[in-house]
Amino acid sequence: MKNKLIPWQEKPENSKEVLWRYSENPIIDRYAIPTSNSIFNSAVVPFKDGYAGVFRCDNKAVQMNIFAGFSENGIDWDIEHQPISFAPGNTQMIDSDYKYDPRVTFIEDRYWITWCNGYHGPTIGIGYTFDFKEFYQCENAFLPFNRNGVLFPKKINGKYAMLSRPSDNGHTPFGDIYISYSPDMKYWGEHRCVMKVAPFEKSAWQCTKIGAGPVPILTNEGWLLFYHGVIATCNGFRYSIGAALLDENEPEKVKFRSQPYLMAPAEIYELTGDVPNVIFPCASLHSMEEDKLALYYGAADTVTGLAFGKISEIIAFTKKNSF
Ligand code: BMA
Repeated sequence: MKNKLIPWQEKPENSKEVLWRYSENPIIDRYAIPTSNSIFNSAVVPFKDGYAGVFRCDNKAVQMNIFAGFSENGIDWDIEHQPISFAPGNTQMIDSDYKYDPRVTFIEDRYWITWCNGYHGPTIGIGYTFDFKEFYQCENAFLPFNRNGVLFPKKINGKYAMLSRPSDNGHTPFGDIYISYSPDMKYWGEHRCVMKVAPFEKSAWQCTKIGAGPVPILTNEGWLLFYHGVIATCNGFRYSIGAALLDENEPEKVKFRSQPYLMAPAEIYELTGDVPNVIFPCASLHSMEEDKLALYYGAADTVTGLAFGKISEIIAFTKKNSF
């Protein structure tokens, strides 16, 4: 990103965390648009002089859909009141029973959006836009069931690359991260396993399922990937945030992976809500020159929060605490 100030707040003096929360969290209230029951697990990107985003707004019938939004500072958001309407992109088949958990990234000439698309159960939907006004939907990437489809922000060895997490049609009690490649954003193959859940006795917060979070960031230590890790407790799933470093040219190779989490549900808006004990990152903004990162995450499947970190500290933490 060039010459644009990303949202930022210095680390509190008494904090030893590598990721610290914005003091004014949550930044997006559950009722921020007239129809919404909850606004969370959403994605933002730099756009023109400010930022644009694709937001998961579940309505009061608890139907899941995605909405465009705009912001000057990345913190205060105007979210449209109508969901995104897609025209046919590389196919006429744009069926969609629901849309949720979007990610957005700019590749070459356009903004690509991936989301969890309802097509006989969840799978990975793909779309694109040039201007966040007109949107085009492409073929689903995979067969159902799949979730957490996350594109890399550039081609790798001449192909588009996407992380995903094959799943079931319910609240999947398993889940590992895979990578797939495509020459054209339509046909996906060369599926490889990237990362599996951790053994319970080694790192229990990520022992039930894991899934890619925001679009990976290219650093001088490889791709920095934030991911969510889940433990099944006696009261249900608990979602925390970890980090991994993947090889730049062969991202199926994991170089480092954090044994402790970087952030876990702890604040009241993360511990209570429609689904307690969930923090779920879907986007980040960063400035390499300033060594700053702003991480956007859904809190308790209800509201949207923001956390900050220094990229160098996150990398050092991940390398030092790898397993
Ligand atoms: C997953 C998805 C996410 C959600 C999480 C916790 O299966 O539905 O959108 O945040 O469960 O409920």
